[in-house]
Amino acid sequence: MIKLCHGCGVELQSDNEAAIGYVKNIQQSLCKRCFGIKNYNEYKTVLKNNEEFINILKAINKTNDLVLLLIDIFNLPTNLDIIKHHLSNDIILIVTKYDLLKPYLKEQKLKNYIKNIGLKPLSTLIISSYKNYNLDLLLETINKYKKSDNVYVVGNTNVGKSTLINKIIYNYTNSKSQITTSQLPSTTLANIKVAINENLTIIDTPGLLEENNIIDYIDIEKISKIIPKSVVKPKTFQIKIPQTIIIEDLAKVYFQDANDITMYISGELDVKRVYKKDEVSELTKHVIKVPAYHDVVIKGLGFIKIIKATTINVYLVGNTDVYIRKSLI
Ligand SMILES: Nc1nc2c(ncn2[C@@H]2O[C@H](COP(=O)(O)OP(=O)(O)OP(=O)(O)O)[C@@H](O)[C@H]2O)c(=O)[nH]1
Ligand SMILES: [Mg+2]
Repeated sequence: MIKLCHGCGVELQSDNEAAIGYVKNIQQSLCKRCFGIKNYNEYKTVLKNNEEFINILKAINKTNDLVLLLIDIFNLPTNLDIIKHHLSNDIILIVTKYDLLKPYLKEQKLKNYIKNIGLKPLSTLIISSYKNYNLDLLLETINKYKKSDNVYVVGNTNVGKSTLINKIIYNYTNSKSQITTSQLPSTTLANIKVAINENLTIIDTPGLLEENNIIDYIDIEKISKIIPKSVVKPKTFQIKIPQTIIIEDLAKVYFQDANDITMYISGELDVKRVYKKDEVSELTKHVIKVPAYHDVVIKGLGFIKIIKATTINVYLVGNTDVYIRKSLI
């Protein structure tokens, strides 16, 4: 009989220690990789490709099951083209990790902000799994709209799908079982079915990999530092003369004229400013034209709200993406 890892969903095997799903003893329920992540914070990268993700979407699309589509508050607006293309199921849209920006951003404002995302969800919810925020409402909403016993949880890697399901298991069942979660991409490797009650089975899925996220270009210790764990305190700067803002060895932003800016990045990162133009060869230069009241988003790192229209030079590690959007806050 095939046994699946309770942590990441892959088939367990005891033949090849270097391959995924390895267990010494086939009676164990957690593979070696999940055991390492859970007990020692040891993460082993597994290369995934998005074809697998698309095949999972196609399989979900053949059912009439409800889908919870999760997007990360720190990564708005998320590109949902692949999901929109392959999925026609009923959707509840869920913005995760609200705890990070809750003091500065009203729920209704956030809902309005994501209205034009190009989906017609049955309902939109803003949640925090860490703070148990709106999880009762989520369960009510699932029960209201589900057409069958199965409900899928879908979204990009790292949006917090498994963390949410763990909270649902903890809050609404007697089970002690927990899915493996981590700060790194591709933690969940295959679908994981979790029975919540007789009429509800929630199915976790592996996340869609995102390209050009800053975490692709930095080491594990740095990743731990850049991922905010609690509310992100804004850092405001008045720029009076040409200045460069430096975020460790990850990013530099050069302003050539006066402006007011507010940065929303992890509080564990050192930020300093220097009163000169700082040309850097090892980082990649981007020249960004910013309209008034827009955010400059550095994918995976955070965002900078800029008040006055300007053109800035942004220098970033690797091929990290940078883009502008209307101010979120
Ligand atoms: N601040 C905050 N962080 C969260 C929350 N939920 C999840 N996270 C963090 O987000 C990261 C990713 O969480 P996972 O649950 O593993 O994400 P996932 O969507 O299952 O990722 P994959 O399995 O790789 O697709 C972890 O570092 C979590 O601790 C939340 O409510 N608030
Ligand atoms: Mg997961």
